[in-house]
Amino acid sequence: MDARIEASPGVEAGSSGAGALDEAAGIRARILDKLTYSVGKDPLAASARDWFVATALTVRDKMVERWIAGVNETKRTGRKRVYYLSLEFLIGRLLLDALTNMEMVEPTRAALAGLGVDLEDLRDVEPDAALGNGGLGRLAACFMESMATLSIAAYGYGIRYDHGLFRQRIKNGRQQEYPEDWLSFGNPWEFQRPEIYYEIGFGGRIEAEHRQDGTLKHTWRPAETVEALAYDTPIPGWRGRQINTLRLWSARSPDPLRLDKFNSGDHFGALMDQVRAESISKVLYPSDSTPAGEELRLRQEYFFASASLQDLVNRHLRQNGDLHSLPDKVAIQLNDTHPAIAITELMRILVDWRNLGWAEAWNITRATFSYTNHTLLPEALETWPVPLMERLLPRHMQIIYLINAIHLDQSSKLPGSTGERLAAISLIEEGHGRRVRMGHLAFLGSHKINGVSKLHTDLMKETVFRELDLVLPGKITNKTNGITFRRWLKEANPGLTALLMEVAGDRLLDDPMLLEKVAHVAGDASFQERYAAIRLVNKAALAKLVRRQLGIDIDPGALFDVQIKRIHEYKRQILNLLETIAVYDAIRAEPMRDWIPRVKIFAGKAAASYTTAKLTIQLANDVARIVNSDPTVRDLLKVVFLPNYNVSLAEKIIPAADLSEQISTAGMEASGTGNMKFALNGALTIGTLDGANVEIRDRVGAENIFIFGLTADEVEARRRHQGIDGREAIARSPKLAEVLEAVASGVFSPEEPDRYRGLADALTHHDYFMVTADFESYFETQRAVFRRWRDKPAWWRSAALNTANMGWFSSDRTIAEYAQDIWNVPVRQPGNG
Ligand code: 26V
Repeated sequence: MDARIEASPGVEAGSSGAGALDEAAGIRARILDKLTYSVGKDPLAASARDWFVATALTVRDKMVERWIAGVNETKRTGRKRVYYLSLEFLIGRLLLDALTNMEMVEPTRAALAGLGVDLEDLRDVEPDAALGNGGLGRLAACFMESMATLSIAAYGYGIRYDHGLFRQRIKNGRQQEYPEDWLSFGNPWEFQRPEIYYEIGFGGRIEAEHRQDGTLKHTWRPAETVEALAYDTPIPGWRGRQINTLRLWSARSPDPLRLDKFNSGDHFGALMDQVRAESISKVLYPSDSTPAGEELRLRQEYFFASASLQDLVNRHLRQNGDLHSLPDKVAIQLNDTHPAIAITELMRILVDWRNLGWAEAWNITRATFSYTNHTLLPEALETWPVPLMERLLPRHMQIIYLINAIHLDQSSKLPGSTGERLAAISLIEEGHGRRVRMGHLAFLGSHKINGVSKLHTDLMKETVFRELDLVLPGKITNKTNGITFRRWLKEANPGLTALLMEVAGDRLLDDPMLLEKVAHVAGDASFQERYAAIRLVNKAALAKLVRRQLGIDIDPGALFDVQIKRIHEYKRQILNLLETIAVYDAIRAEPMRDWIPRVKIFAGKAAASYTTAKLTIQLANDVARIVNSDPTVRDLLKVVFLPNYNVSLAEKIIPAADLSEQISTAGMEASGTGNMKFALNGALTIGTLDGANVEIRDRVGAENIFIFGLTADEVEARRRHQGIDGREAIARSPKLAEVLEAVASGVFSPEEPDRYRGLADALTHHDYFMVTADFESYFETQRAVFRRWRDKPAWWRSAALNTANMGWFSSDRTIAEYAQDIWNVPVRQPGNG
């Protein structure tokens, strides 16, 4: 790589010349200090993990001063704070992230090299903080980084799960789940705050007494109390000017040991309370498709919402004395409905604790909260059985009833009000048992509700929130998702970043719209050559990983066609597999045609209880086994399923991808963010007009993306008029018929021929996700991809134009929009003063 870029002071302050040597020497001394006095190890005896901890503590020290200064500054100026409430933060590793944003990568690399340690080895020993399922949790992590980058005084609130998302292993082609244990060697990034804890109540009864003014004062007497204990992790923004706090709550029992029981010989009974309390923060719920509907999940939601609200209300009261000014000083963003119970918790605090009148309290609440919706899938929308709510959170249930009564009363007076409409907008869903609609509660309790892509927001207005939008118009707004370029460009793909900076300048990560300059050189042969060379290096690295993990050889010269994401029917990994099989059949039929060597790469986890998703994983592995061992195929087609997909694996796969699969049934993927990561790194997208794919097409140009299939409107119309039977589509496609027959008859599962018969039957008769309807279009579009691949200048021009036009998808842009339109807080761009 170009030395001029590496040494450029704008990229990394002080990384050139004598200053850099001094800096490296200083860091080296501090790392040795940490290794000796904090880790307690001798350099000769130190493992990679020991060096990692020593290095992490060194960069953490660097952050602490500015962190504290920032907190004090916020206090002093009294500026508005943003609280991002999320049950998930899918952070991944932090070492390179912290070093990058503190502009310490190169001096630290040099310092470690002087100690005989390779920074790259240290990166790999850090466990992923996998406190999230997928897109929603990763978005929260990108947002935390961008909020710090834009100098917003933001706090993330969540749960410090002992165990994050399960570890996936593939055994005989099938997924097996194992507990994940990210804390087993300690966590050098966090600070426990023993003095910061709150009591969280559950169950019990309500006492009501008359106040002097005649109103009723309610006091909740919980039957059970759990403590929420704070752990803080510093989150540095780009260039480290602002460092924010991610505060995660851990559950514990107020009295860990019942000594009376212990002394009477009941040694296990003595620990019961502790086990029950601690179970709340024991493990992340591993489903992102169907709400578990279990008591433990509701306990998690309330536990974290209550702790966070108590904490932020305390902070506000310390500084401002009363809660009337809350909306001027505080914005609370609800990441999906998971924390929506916080709305009733704030009402309880205002009305029951602080004695505010109902109407006043409600105005404060609505002005403070806003809510982001991340899915329209009916099965993923949270509702809670009324009896469960009544038992676990009796006072909150009362508050919900009162909010609902007032809301229905006001709505019934509007013109056009019907019983049907009132039923649709009620907080209580009647039918199979009465349930509380958390999406509706979040809608009512917020001043703004946002979707995460333009299409998704439009659909919100047409479907789930149609009637509420009629009754309370103007609340719904769009905030198209984004990704942080520090992690997904600079850290994941340093080679490409250096090349792009040559063209767009050193301030690229301060102002991602500078990427547009790359468009001017997209057609240059010399630029394309370097762009392609960087990709090839990334692909060779991935090939090495595949070889190591799976023992499969893949050719870095082949087209890497990648689908990595949670396994879901609506994401249609099956469609991808059917096309893979169709090409496999075609290669065997005409082995001597000029096929394009291609590697199909899959990765992703299935919820443990999601049978069809797990069967999809098994099919991918079965197809891989058959295809990879078929001698007629030679190296023309390879299929790999990489186990245990997580953030760190994504960072390795995405920079090596040529083709990005974003093939959900139109109307079902709220946004997608993987689609943005791939396009930024120059993979071309094959995708439907779904989620943010639509906006990616608008920006990169229709010639530089491969769009296929039914649109959201067409899917809807087809389901309504033709139904979901796949037979007609299958009859019109002999290829598809042949592929389905092969799957159904056990070509890929000879040891159990009927393994996939049910799957093939379901596609034939109940194809809700339109796999059969979209197959031909998808297959033909894949051939268009092949044609572009043959025309290398055209391919690399498209790739470069993808990168060039992705600046808008920076999460800095997304967060600036939230700040302006929803939170009403100013932002400061990182490059400016
Ligand atoms: C739902 C549930 C249900 C209860 C059990 C645990 C659990 C965990 C997560 C979810 C949320 C599913 C919604 C979700 O992840 N949506 C994704 O959000 C991304 C960020 O906005 C977006 O890019 C994806 O398109 C969308 O599927």
